[in-house]
Amino acid sequence: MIRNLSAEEFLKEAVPGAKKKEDNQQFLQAANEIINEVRNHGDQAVRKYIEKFDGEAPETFLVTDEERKRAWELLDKKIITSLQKAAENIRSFHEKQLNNSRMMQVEGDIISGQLYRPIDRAGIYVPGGTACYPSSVLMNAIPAVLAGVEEVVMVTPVKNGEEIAPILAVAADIAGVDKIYRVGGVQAIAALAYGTESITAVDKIVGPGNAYVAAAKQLVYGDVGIDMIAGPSEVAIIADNSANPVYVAADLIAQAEHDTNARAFLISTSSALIKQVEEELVKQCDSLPRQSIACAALQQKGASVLVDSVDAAFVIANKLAPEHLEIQVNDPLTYLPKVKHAGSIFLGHYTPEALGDYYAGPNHVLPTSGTARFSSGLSVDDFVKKTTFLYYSEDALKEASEHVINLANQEELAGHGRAVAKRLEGKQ
Ligand code: HSO
Ligand code: ZN
Repeated sequence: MIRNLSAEEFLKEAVPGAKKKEDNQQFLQAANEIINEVRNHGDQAVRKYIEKFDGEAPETFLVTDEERKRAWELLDKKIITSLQKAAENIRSFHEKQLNNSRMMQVEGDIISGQLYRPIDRAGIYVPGGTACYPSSVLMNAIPAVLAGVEEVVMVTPVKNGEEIAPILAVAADIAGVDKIYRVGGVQAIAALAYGTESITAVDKIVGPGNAYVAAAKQLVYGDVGIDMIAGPSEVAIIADNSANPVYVAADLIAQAEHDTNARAFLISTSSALIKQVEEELVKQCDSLPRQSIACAALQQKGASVLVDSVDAAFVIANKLAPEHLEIQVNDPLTYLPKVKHAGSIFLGHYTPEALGDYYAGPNHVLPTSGTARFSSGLSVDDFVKKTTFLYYSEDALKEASEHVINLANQEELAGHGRAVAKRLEGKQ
């Protein structure tokens, strides 16, 4: 079901840079037009595009308190408990990411330091349709709330002006989302970036979306912040002969069922394991509700690679810089130092990625397509800015003056030198 590739073949196909970036001109062009319309005509344009893409537009975009309350009554109590438990874990993990403002250097009468300040307003995009994930509401909103963002708003599309899915409303409540708007697509990104009569602009937009939403985020970046442009989800599993083929196959399938472009890779020291996993994939796919998606992904994008040592497996994994890296070997913690680049790591035989996708605490919004080489998963840092500060006394400035003036002169910026010299004129 998955192809067995040599290390060279695998790296050529799967590693970033080996392939050309997907051409998204068509999406950028379409998104640009909608963004301009929303900038110029506000709510009226938002309404127009909702009617074009999602049927009837809702009377008001804002989800009322009554609708949010009703969602709690409509949702199964067991699901509410699961959401609450997951939220607790996510909250307690992300709480530990918080940093304090600090004095970094206090030397005589020189003080420097760094302030941590949250952004004022964050917007979370939540897709509709089959990729509507309440878990993503928790993963995006909880770090924002913890960071101290004043207002967290969420946008999500609905069909024909209907109410939003109760599970999304409840997840939003649990996570601490202040406002929910029933708007999706490019028009929602434009409204969040530039504001309309009924939607106040935000400072940063996070959350996944389709190719049009991704293009829109790319276009508004600079006017507002964005989290990342996410590619298809991916997992690489490093497994030795201690791994259980049933578990390995189950995790590859969990990845593959996301979408037909999802990438599921097995890097193993054991040819017997690769063979058993292959058999398991066929068996387990058989009863999978999203069989056709998973099969397509496994066949087209999936791959296994046989390596002659666990060290060699890590060399490949580091070149891949996968969104998720599973290490299904005995004593997995001892291998942690070998990981250079990965979005999130799942250690041992009993830590499936699914545990992290929903529940355990670390964020599931992670860098894809090799971008873990230079970026990180979503965290409270995404909602915080660092502002440095500095204090010098007159004496301290006197001490530094010669060097500042020397450097200013070298750059032929005499005004800079004078800004120092003027303060010291006539002083010993
Ligand atoms: N694996 C996805 C997250 C997710 N899985 C949401 C299930 N629901 C990207 O990390
Ligand atoms: Zn997942």
